[in-house]
Amino acid sequence: MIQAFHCLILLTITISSLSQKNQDLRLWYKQPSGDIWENALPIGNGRLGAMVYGNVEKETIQLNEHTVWSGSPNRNDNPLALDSLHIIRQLIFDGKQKEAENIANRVIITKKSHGQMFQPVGNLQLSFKGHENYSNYYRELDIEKAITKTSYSVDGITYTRETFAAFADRVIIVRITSSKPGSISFIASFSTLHKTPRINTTGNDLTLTAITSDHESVKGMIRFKGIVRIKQEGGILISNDTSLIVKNSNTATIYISITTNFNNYNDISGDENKRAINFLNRAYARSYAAILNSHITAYQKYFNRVKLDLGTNEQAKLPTDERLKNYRSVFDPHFVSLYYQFGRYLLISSSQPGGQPANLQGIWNNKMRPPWDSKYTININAEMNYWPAEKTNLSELHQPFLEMVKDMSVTGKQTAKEMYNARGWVAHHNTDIWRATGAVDGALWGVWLAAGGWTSQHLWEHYLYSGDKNFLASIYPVLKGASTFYVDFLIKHPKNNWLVINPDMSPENAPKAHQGSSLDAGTTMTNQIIFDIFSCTIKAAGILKKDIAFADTLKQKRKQLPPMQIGQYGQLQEWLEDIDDPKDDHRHISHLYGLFPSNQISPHRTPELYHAAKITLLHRGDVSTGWSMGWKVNWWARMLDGNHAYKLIQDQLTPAGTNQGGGGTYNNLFDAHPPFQIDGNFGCTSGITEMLMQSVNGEIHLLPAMPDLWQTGSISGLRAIGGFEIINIEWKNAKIVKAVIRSTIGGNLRVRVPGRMKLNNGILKDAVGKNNNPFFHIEETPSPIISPKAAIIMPQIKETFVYDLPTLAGKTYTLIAVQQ
Ligand code: FUC
Repeated sequence: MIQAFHCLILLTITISSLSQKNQDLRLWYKQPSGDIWENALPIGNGRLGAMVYGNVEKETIQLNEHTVWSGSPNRNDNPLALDSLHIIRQLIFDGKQKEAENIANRVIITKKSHGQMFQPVGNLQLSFKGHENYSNYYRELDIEKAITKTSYSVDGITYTRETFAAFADRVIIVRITSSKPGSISFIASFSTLHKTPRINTTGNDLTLTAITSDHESVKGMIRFKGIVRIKQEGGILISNDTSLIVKNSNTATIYISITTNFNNYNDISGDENKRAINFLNRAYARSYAAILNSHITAYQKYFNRVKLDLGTNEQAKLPTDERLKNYRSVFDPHFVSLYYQFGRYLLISSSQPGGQPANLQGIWNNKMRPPWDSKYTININAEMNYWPAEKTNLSELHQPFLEMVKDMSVTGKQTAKEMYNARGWVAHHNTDIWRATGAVDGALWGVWLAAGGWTSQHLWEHYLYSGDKNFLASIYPVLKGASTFYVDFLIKHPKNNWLVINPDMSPENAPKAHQGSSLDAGTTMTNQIIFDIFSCTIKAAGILKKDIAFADTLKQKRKQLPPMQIGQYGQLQEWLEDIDDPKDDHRHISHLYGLFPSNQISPHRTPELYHAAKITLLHRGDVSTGWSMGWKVNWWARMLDGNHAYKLIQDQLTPAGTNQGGGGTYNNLFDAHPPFQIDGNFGCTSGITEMLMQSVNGEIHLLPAMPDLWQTGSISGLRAIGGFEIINIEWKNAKIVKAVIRSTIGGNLRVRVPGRMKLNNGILKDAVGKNNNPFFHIEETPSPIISPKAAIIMPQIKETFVYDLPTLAGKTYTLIAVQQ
């Protein structure tokens, strides 16, 4: 790794002064997508998604709508679980995991739906006869405006298409212009993979109606309707049975409206026809310019909040696919900024208040049977999608995920009762638009009951960032319900009397010692998750001044959870027994949940565990599936090792299919698991943020993990817990220069920085004792148990400086470096 790093420095191109062009946030290409979906460019407004191919003579705009899912309201609990629970538990305690797994496959894993599928709507095809021979081809996705553009010339005439998913107007717009009046002629038609669709024209409207698939015995009952209407200037518009024909126009603007009958996971009584025509009529009455303006304003409200400058150089002038090819060997700092902002672009485009959360593919899928159904895997992937939400200042976009957790707290109540005779609510490792909370796939993956505990913490996180007590009061029952389930479900481990979850697993990893079965009791990740959900429920009860007795119960139970353990190789143990294999390179490293996203492992508070986490990370290696590498960027940032985090960004920004069997990135910068999964994009965007700023360890740490290559730069607009906005951090020659922080709710600001700083107009005091700001209160985990065989080396940490600054709501504070 060090060698690779030196190589890179040799190849480094001198950073030129920042020209505007080199800082552009565009993905652009010199060639059309052809028939490769992963070359096409994604647009979306949280309700509608589309992949724009930019093909010339036959353009394809592949369409998605957030609620087009197979099936209909359904549940997938397996009531047989209850009778066999005690047998399964006993077998696991007796070390007979495989036998337990066999039974669990029969009685815990669902006999019904293993989750429904997110399905495509279809394609809008635009065919331009005579455009086969073109020149001057160019296409781009401008992520500062959320618009794609394709342009080319035929016979001396330049044609331009602009496509976007209008945020405010809830339609997709395709605008076609040309350099010569009267030269635009094309045919628009729909195609779809759904069975028995109806495609026809009514007047000058082209419509597509269909119903989603039946799947795993659940009847497909989402009806969707797509309508295309064209406004043209000059020329003529003809409609035949199944297509619209534009001839000799000066401009043409295509309006696409798509809606369904979905109201919520339990109600599909909406009227897709009325909805589709209403949105269309409203948008059609407005001019292209008006729609475009509202679109850009609505998008930039979110996007412009954060700016990242890591420098730029000549590489930034190349097309995106060439930059991707070069990235491992040629220094291209701006490519990281582009990829970072693309992550934010994807979240804004796939997750809007009132809509569905970003699924495994965000809102972009062209397959009737997508990989893993393109649903929600809640043992890591769906949570990862939302890691950037709060800290990259997109808090409102967290809402669809938070709503999904609230929904699961309702559906999961019945699952808890029927399957485990427990109060509260539970979810297993997957859910879908119907908020199914049963166990799916197979016992090796599905017998995991920690999803309620993990997903609920997103609600708590939203509170920590906003300080909004009304919100906390509204979601407290969800936290309480998640904790209540564990109160009822924890049992004493016969060997050591710890309270454990049984059956349990460390997601999807099956240690050799357990005959290849993943089932176990009291795995490290689950213990950490329960510690966290109990801790935040206790705090929430305290803030809301309620449930004193319940909080007491949680405190008692929390004390009896297994502590973390350091095993024979010095590694953080994944299971209660010291059975980790140092050669195991499994993509899930679930027990490092305690390092990130949680903060139970810290270089300052728990140095032994911190070192053990590092050994674990080194054992597991770097290259893996896309999302696994995305998580690793966050972990190495928490390890305060910027160079290693940077190495993982390089691994992730490697063209898909060329990465030693691991994941990487497609030409359109979608993350490759492979196949495409959006979690890796979001995970890496979160990780880059963690390199620059962390709300961690009871403080805000600025520039905690800077790679040597990022000598000079700035980031503005991040958010930290406690309602702080990090208006700007600036660094030069690898030294912090200035930090500007605004307090929105007041309270002590404890800040850790890599160099001495002072306040520009006041005194900056060294921090003493614990941070008295309640948002930064850390619940300490018990001391770890350390194997006598483990060699513990205390970490060497770079010198930092920690200050306390009492703040007032609404005030901004400027810290400047003290010249040494
Ligand atoms: C989990 C992961 C897989 C994949 C799937 C969607 O099961 O282990 O790698 O990402 O989710």
